[in-house]
Amino acid sequence: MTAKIIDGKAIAATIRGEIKAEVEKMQAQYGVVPGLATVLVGDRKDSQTYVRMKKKACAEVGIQSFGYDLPGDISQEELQKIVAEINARPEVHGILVQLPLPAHIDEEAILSTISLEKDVDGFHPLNIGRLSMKRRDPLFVPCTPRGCIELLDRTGVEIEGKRAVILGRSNIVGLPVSMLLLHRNATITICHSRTRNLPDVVREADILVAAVGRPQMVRGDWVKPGAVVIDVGVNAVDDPTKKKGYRLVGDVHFDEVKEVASAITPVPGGVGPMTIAMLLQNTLESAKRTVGMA
Ligand code: NAP
Ligand code: L37
Repeated sequence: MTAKIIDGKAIAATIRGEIKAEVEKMQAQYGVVPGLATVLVGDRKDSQTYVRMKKKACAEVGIQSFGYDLPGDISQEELQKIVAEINARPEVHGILVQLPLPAHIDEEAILSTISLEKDVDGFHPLNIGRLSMKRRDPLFVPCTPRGCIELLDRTGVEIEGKRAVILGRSNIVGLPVSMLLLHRNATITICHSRTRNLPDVVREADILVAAVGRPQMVRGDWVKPGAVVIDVGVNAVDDPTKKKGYRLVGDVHFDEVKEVASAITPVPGGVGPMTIAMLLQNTLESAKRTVGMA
């Protein structure tokens, strides 16, 4: 069997189209356009790329973006002060602090400073807490996890009652995506670096979400025939045949696993574009709440 390729790039483009129409409606009815502030600290190349892509996507759908590019040696106090200033700007409906922050910064303190109503990344400790509890709706769901669920929904994959195995337990992907799958009534198993017999555990999955940051770790014989595979990993591996000298691969060995799975996301072109589409969606929803359109 050769798997259906879940085209995240195309699905994300459809979602951006839906968002653009909503933004135009808001502007016509309320004279307001959604605004997103992006906070980038330091000069990590990957973060710079992602923030640039996020700003470009904002422009495409008519969301205003406000870029804050800050030096890597900024102090905790200064960064907190800037976030507080952004909180107070009425034209900003969402604040994205691109992670990871430099090691000397207390990440939780920064994320806690973001106003709950503007926490479009969903990383405020209170939003994470609500996400983890039954029937306590968070104001925002983190973008990458929400993108994974959206891909499953828009592909017509049933979640309820399925065995979902999540590889990774990070705050930004593994843990929140596990909570979302649990709320959708999957039976979940969360794996990490101390999990024993990993291939055997992975083989139980009807739905596999891989978010470990290990290039092509999941092999074809780890996957149950017919499973649905969502590959969150974005890893650069050396490739002298490419102009840039590298190429991007997922945490899943795509060529092997596509012969076993029933559906699989590619890297690039899978979860990545959805992460950005969900950020736009969260920003739109925040602006809708502000004007009373939600
Ligand atoms: P992370 O914070 O480094 O977490 C990795 C997780 O994987 C940890 O829970 C770790 O276990 C586990 N792990 C690492 N090696 C393992 C192994 N050999 N066996 C089993 N588990 C292992 O990474 P992250 O931020 O979640 O990101 C994961 C991947 O997703 C990266 O490739 C990243 O670039 C990508 N990503 C993509 C998007 C997107 O939009 N597509 C967004 C965010 C991240 P321990 O907890 O035991 O250490
Ligand atoms: N919301 N996302 C949010 N907040 C953060 O703090 N770190 C972080 C975060 N992560 C993030 O933005 N990741 C991410 C990863 C991949 C893409 C976008 C965002 C993406 O679009 N990837 C493309 C390939 C991009 C490239 O060519 O470099 C893809 O198709 O996978």
